[in-house]
Amino acid sequence: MSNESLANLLREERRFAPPADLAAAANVTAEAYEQAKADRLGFWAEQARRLTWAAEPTETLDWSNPPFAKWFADGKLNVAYNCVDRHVENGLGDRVAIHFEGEPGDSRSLTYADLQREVAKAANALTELGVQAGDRVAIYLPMIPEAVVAMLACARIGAPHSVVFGGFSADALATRIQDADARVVITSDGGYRRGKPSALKPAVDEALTRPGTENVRSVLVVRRTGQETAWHEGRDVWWHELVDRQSEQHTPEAFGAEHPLFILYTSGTTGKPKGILHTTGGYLTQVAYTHHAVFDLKPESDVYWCTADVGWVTGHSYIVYGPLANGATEVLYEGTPDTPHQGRWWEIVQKYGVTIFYTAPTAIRACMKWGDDIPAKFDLSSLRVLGSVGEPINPEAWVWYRRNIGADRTPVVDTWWQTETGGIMISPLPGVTETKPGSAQVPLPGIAATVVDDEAREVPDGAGGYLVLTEPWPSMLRTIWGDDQRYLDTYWARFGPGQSATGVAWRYFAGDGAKKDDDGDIWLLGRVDDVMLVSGHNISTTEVESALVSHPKVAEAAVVGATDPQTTQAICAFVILRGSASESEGLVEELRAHVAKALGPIAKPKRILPVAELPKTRSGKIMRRLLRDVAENRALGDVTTLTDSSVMELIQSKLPTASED
Ligand code: 6R9
Repeated sequence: MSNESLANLLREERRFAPPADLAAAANVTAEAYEQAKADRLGFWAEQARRLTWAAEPTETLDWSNPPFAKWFADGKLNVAYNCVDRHVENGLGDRVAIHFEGEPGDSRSLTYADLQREVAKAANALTELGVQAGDRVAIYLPMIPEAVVAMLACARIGAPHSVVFGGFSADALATRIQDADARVVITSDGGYRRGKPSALKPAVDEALTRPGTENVRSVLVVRRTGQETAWHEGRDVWWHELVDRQSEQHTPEAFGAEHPLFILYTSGTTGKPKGILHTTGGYLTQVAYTHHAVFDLKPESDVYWCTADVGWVTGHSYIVYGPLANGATEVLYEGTPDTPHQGRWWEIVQKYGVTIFYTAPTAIRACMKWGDDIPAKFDLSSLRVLGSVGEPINPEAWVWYRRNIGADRTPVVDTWWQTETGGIMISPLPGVTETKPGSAQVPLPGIAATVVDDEAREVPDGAGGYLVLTEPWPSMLRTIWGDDQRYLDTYWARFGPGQSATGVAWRYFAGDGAKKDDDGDIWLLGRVDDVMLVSGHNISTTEVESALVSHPKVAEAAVVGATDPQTTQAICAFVILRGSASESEGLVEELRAHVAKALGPIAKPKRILPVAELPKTRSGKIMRRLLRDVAENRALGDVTTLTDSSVMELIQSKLPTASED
């Protein structure tokens, strides 16, 4: 598609109605909003019936000690039983749960019956290692089926897991092991990444030399690559030696609905990582419901694929717990989208007939950069719903995604949520909502969200402010592991009781800026820490980035506000140019003018720097904090959560004169 026609499309067609066939047979209809509004707790109690409870809950929400919520507190259930065994008992043992695609091209499919056997054996193995309910287990694995099996085995025995992204350093791993006081680490010799084996076990060995990790008594090691691996006798055990000899029988024990399921660390912009704690009954209810509703999942016919890593919350909720609780068939892919060629993802969609595809805007923009002709080589006609998560998706990428991957037919659901929210909170529904490129639009049924000003007053349509959640929801975080005070301060103090102009309600502050358009639909504007103050105006990094990537020569953009004596902050943009575009004096001027035209002269970047790569986290989010360090000529802050720390050296080498002009 030419850029001119893309621009026209964005101008003329800002709305896309749901396809008629999808609307006619959608899992969820518009009435769900009304029903949930009339009786929110009744609505969630009904959704909890999607699960199989060992003891049915009689109570829905206990909010007597805010902001510490209990959901379905007197209910009892086993999460792994809900994700695996009950499907086998229902006669679905032969249904494929996971189509695994290794990066080198190896593949294997596990049915629900296979998964049941593997999870039972792994649960028995953990028990043999002395793991008991309540003990924490750290999981540091590549994207292989054993990662899913390990998580479910922990859930089965009531041992909260802490999954640490396989791309993280020994430092990041050590901090997380210390904070959770983990007793066992599950890892592998390595995994395949960009065409070669990449070791994991050495980082575990190094992390376990650090003080505060002494309570780790066993390291369970999956053999994935077969590479040389140092061995600590008495501590290290091979998965294939310990797990394979276990019994395939394991009786799941029912735990209370508020039993901890997992801790997942979010890096945050400052300070030590926060261990976000999720529990079982409410969490599983919301991830199962949202996976069913937002993707219109038909488990008997759909093939679902979420490209996230299990080290990210999206992997927890929408690779492991949501899809498996719903008995879905899904794809699990180990590697990168461009190994061995830039069409690898689309080849996998074609191979398995993927129908629902969920990915991040940064990946979509990379595919745009690689060219429209690449997806065009594959048969993608099986796709019927496309999802986006992780960042605001710029309208151009949204439209490109729908057009080039979804054949101009599939709805695109832009899903807003966080590690803290556990499940999707704001998103269109594919059979119901008329979608708008770039907007997450409406809170799901049963979810209460709005945008408020500094005094906690709800802003009118057409205005901007802070995104808040005004009622508790089932998959909400319960606290920050070991730090209730930080939980209160971080999320509930800003707009909580006493801070509010309008009463004493508890409001969860998401940390994101947002605006409501004239229809009342919500548009996310990025983290408020990233909002820039330029000559007295608040300017969102997201809007300037979106304006930059709407220029035909720009593939990706990251914008930060750098301290400036005249204007408080000055807008500094880092851009990745499209393949054919070249750096020139003229281009920078052209881009500045382009932004000024789109957003007004105040938003014109003072400086624009073409770069080859941008610093990103594991989940594809740009680390603006590091770019601010560069723009302000400071020493770099913590880089341990970067997927590739060499990127920063590259950028700094471009920028020896950052504080000039
Ligand atoms: C699921 C996940 C959470 C932050 C969140 C927001 C950003 C996620 C978004 C989005 C705009 C979307 N975010 N989805 N912004 N539109 N559809 O990403 O969790 O890693 O904890 O990040 O990501 O800024 O606050 P997490």
